Amino acid sequence: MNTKISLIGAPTDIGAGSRGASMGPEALRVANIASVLQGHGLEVLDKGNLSGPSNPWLPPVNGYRHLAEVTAWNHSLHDAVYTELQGGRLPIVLGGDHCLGIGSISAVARHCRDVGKKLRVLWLDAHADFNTNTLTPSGNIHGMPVACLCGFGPQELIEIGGQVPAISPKWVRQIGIRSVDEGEKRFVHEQDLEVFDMRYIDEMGMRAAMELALALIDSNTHLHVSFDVDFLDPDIAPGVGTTVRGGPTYREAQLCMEMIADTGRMGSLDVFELNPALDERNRTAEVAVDLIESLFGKSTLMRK
Ligand code: NNH
Ligand code: MN
Ligand code: MN
Ligand code: MN
Repeated sequence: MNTKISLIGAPTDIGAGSRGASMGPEALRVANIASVLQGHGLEVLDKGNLSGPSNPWLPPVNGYRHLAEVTAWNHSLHDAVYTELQGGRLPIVLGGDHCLGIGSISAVARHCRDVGKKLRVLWLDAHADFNTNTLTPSGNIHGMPVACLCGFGPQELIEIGGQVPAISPKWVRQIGIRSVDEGEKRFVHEQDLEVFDMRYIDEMGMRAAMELALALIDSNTHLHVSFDVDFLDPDIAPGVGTTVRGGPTYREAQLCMEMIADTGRMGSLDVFELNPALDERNRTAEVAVDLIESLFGKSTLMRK
């Protein structure tokens, strides 16, 4: 795995339904993300925070809230992530809400085209984030990034990485899903997204889910992990805007991260939707950092 890490803060809640994810980057720094990773022998460069438009908190227009502002933030994130990948580094995006997955993953997809790598996207989330402006119940663009990346969305968001669509639904594996809107559900089936929902994890276990989600990854695969903190059960992660009960426990989440680490193929990571305004003494940020540590091989020693 690449040991040169770049932290990129994207302090905005522009695509979310509640305010506060804009404070996520600082909460992750306060939870010592940099020194924890340095403790594993990784070189960590904190690139600081991006800047962008403030949140005007307006109602949706044509089914989108804050489309212009979401576009500006995603352009700036795309450029930052792409620069780090070109420099041979592993970007960790500190969000920010999940609308930023558009900029981050479109940059990763572009990089994969440059270097001729296959891309696999692991989407760890309670939600499928596969809404469009006609399907969305809220207009919040953090419910739309997977659809936008697959080419279903407004021109300005689907073309950020240069090529439309940025990715194919075939490259995506979703884990932990337990809240999908009615129309969104139909669209997920129509596009044949591979979803390991909580029912699957209940019946088959996290190990079986992850074995399938990580199947066929080889030395020429770039693995991108998009970690929406609401993936986790609210008992261990209350600090998110949209809690959904019945998520992975601490141990299930650890196993998920450990199995990703074992592939040695993770080339980029997003940490989105952490909302310190809804947290309790930063404990959700601490759990997130703990799990990120496992993504970088926290428990590897014990298995050698
Ligand atoms: N599906 C809902 C919507 O589109 C909620 C999305 N919220 C998320 N997604 N946190 O991960 O409005
Ligand atoms: Mn641009
Ligand atoms: Mn999400
Ligand atoms: Mn979510």
